[in-house]
Formats: sequence, structure tokens, C-alpha cells
Amino acid sequence: MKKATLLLILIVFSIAEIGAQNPLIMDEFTADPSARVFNNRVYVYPSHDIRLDSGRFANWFCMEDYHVYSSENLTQWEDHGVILSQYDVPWVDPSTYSMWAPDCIEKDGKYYFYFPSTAKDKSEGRGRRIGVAVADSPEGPFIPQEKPMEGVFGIDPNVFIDTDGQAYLYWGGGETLYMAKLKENMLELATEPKQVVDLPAKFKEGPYLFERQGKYYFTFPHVPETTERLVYAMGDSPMGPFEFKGVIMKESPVECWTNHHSIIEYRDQWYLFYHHNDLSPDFDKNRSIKADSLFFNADGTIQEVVPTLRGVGITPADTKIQVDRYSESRGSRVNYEFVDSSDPHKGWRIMLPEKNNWVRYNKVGFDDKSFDNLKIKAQSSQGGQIEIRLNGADGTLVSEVAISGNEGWQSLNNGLLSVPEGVNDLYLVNVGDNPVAIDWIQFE
Ligand code: FUB
Repeated sequence: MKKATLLLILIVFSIAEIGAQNPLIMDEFTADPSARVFNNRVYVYPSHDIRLDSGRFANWFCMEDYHVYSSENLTQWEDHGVILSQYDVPWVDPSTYSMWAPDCIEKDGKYYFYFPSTAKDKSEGRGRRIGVAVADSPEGPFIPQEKPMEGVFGIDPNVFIDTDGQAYLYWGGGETLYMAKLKENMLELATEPKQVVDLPAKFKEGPYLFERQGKYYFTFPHVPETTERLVYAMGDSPMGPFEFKGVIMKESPVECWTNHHSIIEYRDQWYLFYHHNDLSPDFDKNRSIKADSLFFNADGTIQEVVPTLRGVGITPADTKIQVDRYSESRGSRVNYEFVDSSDPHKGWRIMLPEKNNWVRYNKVGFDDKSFDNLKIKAQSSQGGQIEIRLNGADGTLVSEVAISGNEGWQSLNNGLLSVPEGVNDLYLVNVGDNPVAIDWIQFE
């Protein structure tokens, strides 16, 4: 087989295997997602959390490079690889692993990637600096400027371009958030940094500004007590004044200290991208990006977003459907746990301990493909019985699966009693008398 063909097969395989539900990316730790729509495709520029075994960053935020991910259906994410590394930025001190939350924006066919880090040269002042790298494509390669932006000290850059073409930079610096206009070249400030005022007291970071129907939403993570929640203010101009409105997402249910977000509209639906530490429950500096739908009230205010396992998008029926990322469950002991606690990147499995327990996994796309087999990875020590139904726990029966009594995982193939079409919610119902565990299902 020719090398190029083999490479193509490998790429296609890895695309299909990357992420799908929440979290979006399973094979790396990702945080601070800046989502953008470029060329009718969603690109996400996250931070890339790693963990060092020793040294001063072993138990702290630690990032040395950035990847970019993109998706057309929001369920299959393609990793375009490393787009910028601290070792390639002339002004960055690579001993600091401080390539924190970035942003990227397009202007006149060029892509401007903004990122914070620590400068080697402190003669212009101490504190974090913000740099820019420029590319001709959203996937890079991004070429960094020789020096950080003049007059900008802080973290978490965010850029907004208004309908008149004026660009604005927002960033964080402890308890204060700042803003300034950018010059045409997108590389320098056009105005002095100004504090964003009239926001709640205490720690704030990660500003993100977007516009909808003539209103400007200034959104940011805020620590009212111990952990961050996502909040917002609204105004009539990108430079405010902004009136504080309330909460977009409450503090993390898993006690992740940080949250950091972005908000986009894609194909007539608004989405919130954010992060929690799902794949690292014991160390909240190794985070994972997630997405959920966001809705507005008639007066333009934002409805609170509750984090889900299922996330967004239609899951293709012929991919591994991770039913442990379910939308709803029935049964007080239905739960999910890591398949292999020594390697969380392998994901979770669902536990249906009792008869009539079920989970609903919404929006599975069957298109008009003709499926005739259901693959399922399941386990049941005493032997179990599962039914797969459509759009209700007593909806159309698609397949009956018998799992023989065995401590190990079994990959089972089952015929279909009816062939689904279009987009359906799947119900997995335990109809036997014994506990059953399921890792994933897939139609063929
Ligand atoms: O990722 C490092 C820092 O944690 C970001 O800069 C903050 O916004 C917080 O998410």
C-alpha cells in the first residue's frame, strides 16, 4: 500500500475515534476553549494541560503548546496537531509552561492567534505578557511575532471585531478585566487599556465578548466564594458601559476550581464551550473541554446552562455511541464509572443494576443507511438481558441482546428487529434480573 494511502486511512480512523460527547476530547487534557466559526466549520483553540512529575509546575497549571481541533457536526473532532509551542516563540521563557488561555480571530484572510505567556525579558515590566502569532489558515502554521504586545500585561486574551471592522482586545489581570481598541494591524493597541467597571467584586478572568441583535455581551468567569462560575453583563457598545445580568453556568459540580468559556452561534444554534476536570477528578489543573446548547430569553438575557454528559450534535449511528454520556436515566442506582480507573482517557461505562433501569441517549443519526447489525460492548457477571428501543423505554424495539454470565467484557453482535431511520433517541433498558454494564454500542 502506498504511504499516502496508509496515512489517509490512519487520519480517517483517528478522526472517527476522537471525542463525540462531553468531554469533547478524550486523548488529551484540554481547557479554556475558544470556539470560532471559520469557513462554516467550528474550530476550538484550547489550552493544552499537561502534568509534570516534578518541579515547580508539577501541581500547578502547566502548558507548553497549543493544538487546534475542528468539527463540522460537533460530534467528531479532528485534531490538527500542535499549532504553536513555547519553544518556538522568541520572547517566551520556556521554563514557565505558561501558555495559558488563547483566542483566535480572522481578519482579511489572516488568522491572528493571541496567547499569554511569561517573557524572558522583564525590562518592560513584570507579569504575564500577551503575544500574537499569525497564519493564513485556521489550522496554522502560526508564526509568532518577535515580541509580546506592547503595553499589555495579563492573561486570557479575547478579541472581538465589530461590524464596522474595529477590533477590540479584552484580557484579565487578577481582580480586574481590561479592554482596548486594536490597530488595523491587529498586533498593537490603538488605545490605552481601560478597566471594565461595574462588575462584581472578587476574582475575575477569561473575558469573552460577543454581539447578538445589537447587544454586546461581556461574559467572564467570577469567583464569588471558592470556585469559578460563568457570568455576564450587557451593554450597547463593545467598550461598555456594561450592566451586570447574572449567571450563565453555576460553579462546577465536580469542584473544578476554574471554568473558562466561549460562546458561538453555529447553524442557527448558540453554544457554550467550557471546561471541567471530568478526566482528572483528583487534580483540577488537568481539564477537559465540553459544549452545551445555550438559549436566550425574549429580552435578550441568557438562560442558565446546566452541564450535560451528552453534550451537543447528532451522533452518527455508525460510530461508537458512548451511552455512558446519557441524556436521562431511570433507576436510583443507575450510574457511570471509569472503564479503567488507571486510565481515565479510556472513558466510562454505564451501570444498569436492576430490572427496568434505563438510559436515554438522545439524537443518534441513522441517515438513510441500511444497518443490519448492532455491536455492543457489555459485561454481566451473572448474565443479563438488554433491549434497545427508539424514542421511549417502550418504543419500537430495535434489538434484544443477551449477555452471558462472565466477569470479562464481551463484544456482541446482534441482528436488528427494526431498522431506524433519521434521528432518534435511543433507550437501553435492562430487562433481565441481573446488573449489566455497557461501554458503547455501534450500528453496522
Ligand atoms: O488555564 C489557565 C488558567 O486557568 C486560564 O488562563 C484561566 O482562565 C483559567 O481557566
